[in-house]
Amino acid sequence: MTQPMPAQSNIGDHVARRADFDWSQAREILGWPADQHNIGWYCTDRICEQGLGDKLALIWESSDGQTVKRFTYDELRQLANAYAKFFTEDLGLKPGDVCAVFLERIPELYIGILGGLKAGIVMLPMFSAFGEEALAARVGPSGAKAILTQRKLCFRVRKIREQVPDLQHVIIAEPGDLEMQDGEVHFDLAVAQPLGEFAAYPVTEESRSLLHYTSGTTGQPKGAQHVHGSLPQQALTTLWALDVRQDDIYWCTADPGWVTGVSYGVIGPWSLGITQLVMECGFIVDRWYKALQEYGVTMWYSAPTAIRLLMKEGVDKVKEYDLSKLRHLASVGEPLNPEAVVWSEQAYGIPFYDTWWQTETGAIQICNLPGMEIKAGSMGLPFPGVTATVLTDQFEPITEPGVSGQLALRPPWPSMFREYYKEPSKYESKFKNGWYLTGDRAYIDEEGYYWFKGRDDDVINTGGHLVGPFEIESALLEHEAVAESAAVAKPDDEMMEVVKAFVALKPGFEPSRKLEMQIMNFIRKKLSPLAMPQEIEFVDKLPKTRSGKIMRRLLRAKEWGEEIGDTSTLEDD
Ligand code: 6R9
Repeated sequence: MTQPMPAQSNIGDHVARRADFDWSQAREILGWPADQHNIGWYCTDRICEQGLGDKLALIWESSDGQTVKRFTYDELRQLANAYAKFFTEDLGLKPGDVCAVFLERIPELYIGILGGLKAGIVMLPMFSAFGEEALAARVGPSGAKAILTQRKLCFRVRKIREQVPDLQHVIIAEPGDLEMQDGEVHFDLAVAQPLGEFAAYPVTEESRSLLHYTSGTTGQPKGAQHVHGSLPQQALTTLWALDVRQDDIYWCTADPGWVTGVSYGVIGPWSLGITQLVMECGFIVDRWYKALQEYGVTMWYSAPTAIRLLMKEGVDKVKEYDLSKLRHLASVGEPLNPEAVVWSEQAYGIPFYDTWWQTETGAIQICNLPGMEIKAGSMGLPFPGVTATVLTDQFEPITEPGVSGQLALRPPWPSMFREYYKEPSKYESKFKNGWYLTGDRAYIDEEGYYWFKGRDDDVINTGGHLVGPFEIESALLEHEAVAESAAVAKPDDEMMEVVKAFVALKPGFEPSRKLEMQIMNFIRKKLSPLAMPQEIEFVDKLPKTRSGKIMRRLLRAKEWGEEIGDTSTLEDD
């Protein structure tokens, strides 16, 4: 399928760009000062200094659809200043301190993050769906001194207070008549006094900015530490891959609890002075189409799970709305099925452009750029300045086209994570022979296009969200009936994968549908709805290696109808 070159894509001739671009040119291309690195400053003050203070930065629609709030860049700037002052002067937070963010998609979430960044505070965004255990597993190790939350969610924070002794301040938005406890304080946009000036903290490129927890196969989630120097890559990928224009209405559907919702739902668009839409509600087909129509969305960045749900509603549904303003569509988070690309051309007249990246990479690495020939089902080509390859099991680059290996990137790049917070050996294990190992498997075709094959580890990708089996298994073990368990991915039409748990019960407990439901709910509350197993299979015992490790691979292969492969290390083969 060949895409005609759009009249004026930002990147222009992507082949020429790729040939002569390296990251040292990024700041100059963006027209940025050499001595200012603060992300919060770029997203507010700089835009206002360019005379765009009156331009809309944010259009926000409440979950019930009844309230729409609009913020100009100058309002964004002054409210972010108010947050920055509150964090530093009122609470005494210092640059480098960590502030967790546990909010639904309300304006305080976005403005609070900017305010924190301006003050040099490290922001740790989390999903509002997290239960106590998921919360404690991130807030605790991060050493967060403060947490931004809201009335609805603060009860979960109260439950973990004793487990997280570093946490001194619980900042509650919209507390209403809530009786405040020790260490709790009210701050939200209703009490924030817009503040004309707040001198952005003079961070360096290596100053810590955001901490995003992400799941691996073993252990609790790891904190991927990002720095302010990530910004040029986030901005340039927004400009060239997402192809944003000054008059765009941009909508990134991701929640900032996920790296996409920060890199491309806060930093990318606002550092370029773009107007963006935030919908507090999650996926509701009519609300989404209505939003696209009413706000005149022109650039839409979403995810395959949502696209599959839209496909299910059919082209007729699309015809009920005027979506003629849409100019460019992009997707991230999971493999974008070729059918979804073809369908989107039929439904919206333009294809979704796939982009590939990770929490650790901080920004887009491999993608389909405007003007490129799109091969439906391929992730595209490395972004200019990115060197990628696929590696053999001995970590040597594979030169033959079509042969799968582990997808790897050549470090460094600006938006690369700098550590797994306080876990240096885990960080080191991600690099071999001068390559960063992504944990994904892929192959490269004759024309250099990358094709995703699957994960190289046991991490479960459910609707674009990564869930670590270890976190689920640990939580399962806390249930009184569970002796041992294994969590694996099971195929699913909509979510691509869902969690399935194999559970061996303690003596005295009998498998039943009631117990299955009870355990599912237990996990939903402790971790989140996404981590909740959609199915529990009760087994007498789990397959293990001779060294006692549970063979998730075997259980997973069964679910996917795959060859089981080498079982020579199995305990009782
Ligand atoms: C941004 C983000 C990263 C993992 C990644 C891969 C999967 C992301 C993809 C994709 C196929 C794509 N993934 N984009 N798989 N095609 N276009 O998703 O970060 O939550 O860390 O997930 O998601 O497995 O390694 P993160």
